[in-house]
Amino acid sequence: MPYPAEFAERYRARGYWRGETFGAMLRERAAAHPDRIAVVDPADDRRWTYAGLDLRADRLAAGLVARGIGKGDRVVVQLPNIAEFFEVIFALFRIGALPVFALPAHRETEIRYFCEFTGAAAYVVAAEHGGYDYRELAAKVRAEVPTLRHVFVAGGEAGPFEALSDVPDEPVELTGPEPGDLAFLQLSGGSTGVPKLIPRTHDDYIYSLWGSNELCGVDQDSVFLCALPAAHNFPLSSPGSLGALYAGARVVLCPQPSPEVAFPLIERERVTLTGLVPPLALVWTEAAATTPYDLSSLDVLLVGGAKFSEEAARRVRPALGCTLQQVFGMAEGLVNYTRLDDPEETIVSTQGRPISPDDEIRVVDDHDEDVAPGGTGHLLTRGPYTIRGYWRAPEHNARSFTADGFYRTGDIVRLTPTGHLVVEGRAKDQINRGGEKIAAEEVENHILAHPSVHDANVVGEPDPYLGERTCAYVILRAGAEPLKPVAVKRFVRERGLAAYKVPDRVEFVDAFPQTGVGKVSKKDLRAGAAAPEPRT
Ligand code: OOB
Repeated sequence: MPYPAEFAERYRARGYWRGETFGAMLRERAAAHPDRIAVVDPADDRRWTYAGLDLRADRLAAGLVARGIGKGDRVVVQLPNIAEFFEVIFALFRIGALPVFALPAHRETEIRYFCEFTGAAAYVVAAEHGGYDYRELAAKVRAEVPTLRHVFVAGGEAGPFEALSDVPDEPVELTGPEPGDLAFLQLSGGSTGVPKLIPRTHDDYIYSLWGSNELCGVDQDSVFLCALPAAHNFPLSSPGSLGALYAGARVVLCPQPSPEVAFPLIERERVTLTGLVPPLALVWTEAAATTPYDLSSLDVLLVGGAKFSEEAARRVRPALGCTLQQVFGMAEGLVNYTRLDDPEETIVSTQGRPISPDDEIRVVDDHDEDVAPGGTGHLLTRGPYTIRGYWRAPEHNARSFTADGFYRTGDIVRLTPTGHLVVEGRAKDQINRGGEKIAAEEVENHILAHPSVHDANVVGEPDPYLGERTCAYVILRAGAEPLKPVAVKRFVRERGLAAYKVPDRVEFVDAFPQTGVGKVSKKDLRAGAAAPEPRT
């Protein structure tokens, strides 16, 4: 679903789309300041300069091309926060092959789907991470997906696959992609049975980077700590690692986001900004009170991915001595930020306003009619870095986009007189578990595959730390062996699903509350109206 020509023209004419590609961007930065540090990987104290990263990307691209990876090919990339992540994605950008950004938490079900649906030619994993062996996962997926010709393993023994470190070769001439071409496929949080893939172009994504940099004060002296999983849209682009690289700044990879790991890195690397989901922001503000580490270099803490409560937001500046910047974004495009010079009241009580003057925002009722100014309704958006459709999903697109190209975000918002958005709720059938998105239908389908289960509904319920956690309400088949909640959780996990999707709580009920027309009322389920008495 390309941008209609008249919009593309406008976005170019107004200077949002600069006609750059990621490959060329890195080349320019490397020429401008070859010896500046681009990426720091504390695991083995690797420090790659811009020239170093540029050369690595060229060499890896050459090796990948020699192995038959070409323009437009899809490559599923599932890497933790290690330096190779950037080597791989910039090599793919140079070729014009499309990274498909999987998360380290994904397991067989998700990865198989990404590989199958995209017809991926290759899959890149780390040997091991967080006690999990990705080579075993790769072996299963490779056996099931015929298009998958290569698995490349970063760090550690490659086992039956090829080590990523064996791939690089003498750089070759590449024609590479055009600025308007797709750069990668990002994952949607989703509200349907399987995740949707989000096609982003070089032009549109690069605009979101420099637009973010301007609003977050990122320049070449900034040091960005990548604490969340590097491939997620928030730490990647808001302003994220790619924003930092665009600015010629430094990215410090944080292997995991706990204060024990992150705080020493902030002190040592003089980190100036980072992004966190609300539960982590809570942990950090508490830990900061007693930490022996010097966090004074930190200027900006971005918090987003899920609603940050006003009460928690108020604690950030006193605890961490930095400016809070709320971010309300989505991998589909639109990103809102509170401005660094907004009044404190605005910073703590809103989720910001759009990056671009050409981000079009509509707040509508259930019939797509605009609500009165200041009223609460569904957020629709269209703009210079918001997609016009998911990748290869025409039926879904007809529902998720209006006829004139607005994306239906599924978020319920209200606009303040200053144009700031306040997120009031969600209309999509999704649970936001501390920033990790779970499509209820996807988990329901897995529970329904259990032979003893007659019906299942998954909803979010309030959690003081995560904001929301998942509860699965399950009706057993008549005469079925009674099940324990833990058996349902294990069943879901063993179907090869990311751990964050396993229901936090399972409750057995005899019936679901219904709406007037006899549909299951998730609203009532959420309100705890799962009637009648649970079975023992
Ligand atoms: C970010 O991206 P996704 O694609 O994982 O999730 C998008 C959804 C939004 O539609 C909204 O439902 C929720 O996550 N969300 C927030 C929020 N930020 C995201 N809900 C309330 N308050 C917020 N501040 O989550 C994402 C992408 C780029 C930057 C930041 C977050």
